[in-house]
Amino acid sequence: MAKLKKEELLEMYRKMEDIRNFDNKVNQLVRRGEVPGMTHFSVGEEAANVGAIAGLEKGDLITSNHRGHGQSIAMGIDLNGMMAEIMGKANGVCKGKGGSMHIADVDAGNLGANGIVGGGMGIAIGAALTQKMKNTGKIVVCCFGDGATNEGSFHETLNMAAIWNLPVIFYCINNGYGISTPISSVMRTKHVYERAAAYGVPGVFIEDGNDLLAVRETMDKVIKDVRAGKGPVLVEAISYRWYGHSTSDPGKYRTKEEVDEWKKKDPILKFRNYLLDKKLAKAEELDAIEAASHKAIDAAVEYGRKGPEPSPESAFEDIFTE
Ligand SMILES: Cc1ncc(C[n+]2csc(CCOP(=O)(O)OP(=O)(O)O)c2C)c(N)n1
Ligand SMILES: [Mg+2]
Repeated sequence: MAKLKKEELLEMYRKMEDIRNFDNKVNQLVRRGEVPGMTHFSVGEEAANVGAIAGLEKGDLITSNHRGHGQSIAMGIDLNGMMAEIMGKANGVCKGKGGSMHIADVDAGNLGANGIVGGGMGIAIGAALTQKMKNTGKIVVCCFGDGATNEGSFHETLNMAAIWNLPVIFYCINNGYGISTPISSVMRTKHVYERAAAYGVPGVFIEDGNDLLAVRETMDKVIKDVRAGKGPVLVEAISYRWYGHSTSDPGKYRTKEEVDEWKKKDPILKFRNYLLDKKLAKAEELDAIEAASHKAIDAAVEYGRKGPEPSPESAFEDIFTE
């Protein structure tokens, strides 16, 4: 990987901090009854999100799934608008009508989170076909979880992307579970990336998806190949969600020991220690980034609280295009 500048390293650190602090704050708001609907957190998967997206260019696109907060933040969404959206307020990025599971931010390249498992895949290859036909030089990253790789849409869209040689990366964050179902109990191959062979596309494995620079380095190479017109790639990054599947999950199917073991593999701490060991940043600089992140998120909560509820009439707006 080309040597990253200090600003780039710190920017990735900031985004990981924002993802963690944002979701921890949303968790508190859910408990206070300030968030309507269900919410899924990206805590624990910060490196897998930021490392995959940080190497994209302006104009590149992503699709996301129900666990999309990390990807939205990695793409550079405005935190105020995102928090207001999750709180169901009219000053949210989707005017309060999407909520946590349907955040889209087209200007920043995020074509949308999706409550339907596998639902982003058709959108991703459609967007990739557009890039190819219009010769834009831009690519699409289709983000999903291990559970989604048992959906028909995964197999259909991977096949279609392969035969049309589309500029799309199928990016799977394998956190070991689809709700309470261990992926090992519903898939006979050991790894998700092996499934690529069935469609004649490369499968790439990121064994430690909590290692930000490992994710970045691998994804930068894949991005380069896909942009060069070599066709789709399936990438699997291993990570873990620290919290329950959603805010309504007590998580009885995992042992405390398993969760604690993964907390020891904290992706943010890992990157922080790397920056300090290599003398690429000082502890005070990283502490300042963390403090600024908390401040920005507190401000986002205030922005959301001040926002009006969407009006009943707005339910009929933005449905059809002129
Ligand atoms: C088509 C469809 N089937 C089932 C569900 C219910 N559901 C929501 S999330 C989920 C598990 C998804 O697991 P995975 O893709 O691994 O993502 P993770 O939650 O682990 O990030 C399921 C079964 C759904 N939303 N859509
Ligand atoms: Mg999963």
